[in-house]
Parts: sequence; structure tokens; C-alpha cells
Amino acid sequence: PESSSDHGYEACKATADWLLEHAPVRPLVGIVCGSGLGGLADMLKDQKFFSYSEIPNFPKSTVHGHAGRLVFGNLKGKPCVCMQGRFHLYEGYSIQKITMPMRIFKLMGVEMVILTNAAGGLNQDYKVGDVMIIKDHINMPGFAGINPLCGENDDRFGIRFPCMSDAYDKEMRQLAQKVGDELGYSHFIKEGVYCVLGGPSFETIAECRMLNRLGADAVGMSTVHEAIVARHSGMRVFALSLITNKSVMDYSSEEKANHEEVLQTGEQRSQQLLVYHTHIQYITSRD
Ligand code: 6GU
Repeated sequence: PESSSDHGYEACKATADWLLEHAPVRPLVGIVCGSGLGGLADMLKDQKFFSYSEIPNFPKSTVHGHAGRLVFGNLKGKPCVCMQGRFHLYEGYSIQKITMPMRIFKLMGVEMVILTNAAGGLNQDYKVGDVMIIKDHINMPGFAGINPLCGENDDRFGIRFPCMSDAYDKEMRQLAQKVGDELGYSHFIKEGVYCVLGGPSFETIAECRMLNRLGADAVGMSTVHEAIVARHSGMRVFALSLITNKSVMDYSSEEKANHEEVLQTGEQRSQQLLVYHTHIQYITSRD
């Protein structure tokens, strides 16, 4: 088995301790902002930023549209830590390294993780700008033996064979539906299955058709690995996909997936997303 020294328990613990020493709050909620969705972090009060490059043991962000910093602060009075920019398999890191922030969250005391991403809409009823509450996932890399929990299990985080049938917290999903209704957003809020691929190339037409037939509603290159590692260590997970483009399913189509469209849709929906997010957070914190 490969050495876990740069992403194992000791490395995660050292990073968590370093962050807690320098952070203004001890976070209970950990948020990961997807491509073009980093605006949420700007809503935090009493912010403190850490560039990924200054955090010990942290990977570095390499993609345009991902700022690459950790933001601590309060959202509606709830202490949060927010990743502005995440790590992807296609950047060349190991899958254990890209999910290391989840374990650092856990060791800082985070109880709930909110993951967001930009995704392609496979479901033909979905429109660009729709927000999909993730109710389940298909872990394609997992079928090929690429799972962040591969390797020796560290019992300090969780068990060898964690259950994934309850990965996406039901109570949180119901809450998110309710908040969407209350805000008058129900026409663009869906609930569906997210399929992760390794990327960085977008899907072919044949691949989109296949994924759609397999029961996936949206496709992307993130989130699932983080959800698995977060669930492994017992954190609750809530995840949203912003449908930034429709997957091409038809050989007569002239449409082409591209990163600029992904970022643009994020910007266009950003205002509602911010309001939506903040309300989800607010209701989450009513205890
Ligand atoms: Cl169409 N595919 C993938 N794999 N990721 C995406 C996407 C599409 N749109 C946004 N992210």
C-alpha cells in the first residue's frame, strides 16, 4: 500500500491544529464551493482567509474559476469554514489527497458538510440554471477501483465498509425543498442522482446517453469523493448541483460543453443561490 504520510491521520491532525490556532472560529459547518459558486464565502461575517499555499500539507488549486483559499467566518451566527475552490482527480493528485480537506474539517469539529458543484444536465427535463439537490450518486471511478477509502483503513476516522445508502442526509434534503418552496424557487429546484467521472474531458454523446439510461440526472467531476470521505467519518452531507449546461444527447446537436458556459451560468444564478444557501444555513442553525 502507498504511504499515507502526506494525507494520513497525523498530517490531517497537524493541519487541523494549525488552522484552529489561526482561525477566528471553531467551525461546525464545512462548505465546498463549486466552479463559479465561490460567492457564498463572501457572505460570511468576521472573515479570515487562508490561501491554500500557506496551509501546511494542503494541496494547491490549479483550475481557473477556483480561487484556492479557505475562508472562516459566521453565516447567520453559525461558525463555518468554506473552501473557495476544490481539488479534482484530473489535477493529478491522488484521490486520498483531494479528499484530505474533509478529514481536516472533521478534526476541526465540523459536523455537517455542504458540497456544491457545477454539473451537466442529463435529465431531459432539466434546464440550465436548475439547482439539483443530490439524493444519491453513481461513483464511476469507484467501479474501476478508484475510491478515496482504498488502502489501509484508519479506524480513527471510520469503519472499513461504510454504508452509502444514506449518504445524502434526508432531513437536510427535505429542509432544502421546504426552503426552496418558501423562497418561491420550486420551479428551478429538482432532486436527482449525480454521477461523477474522472474528467477533464467532457462526456461524449454516447457516454451521456449511457449515463442517462443508467439513472443519472446530472454529471460532473467532483463531490462524490468528498461525500464518501465525509460520511466515512460520520459527518452529515448535503449537496447541490447547479445545472450549468445540458448534456449533448443527440448527434444532430451543434452544442458543445465548455468551461466558460459553466462559469457564466454560475454567475447568472449566483444571487438566488446565495439567498437559497443562506436560508438553508439559517434553518440548519435553528437548534
Ligand atoms: Cl457537461 N460534464 C462534466 N463532467 N462536468 C461538468 C459538466 C459536464 N458541466 C459542468 N461540469
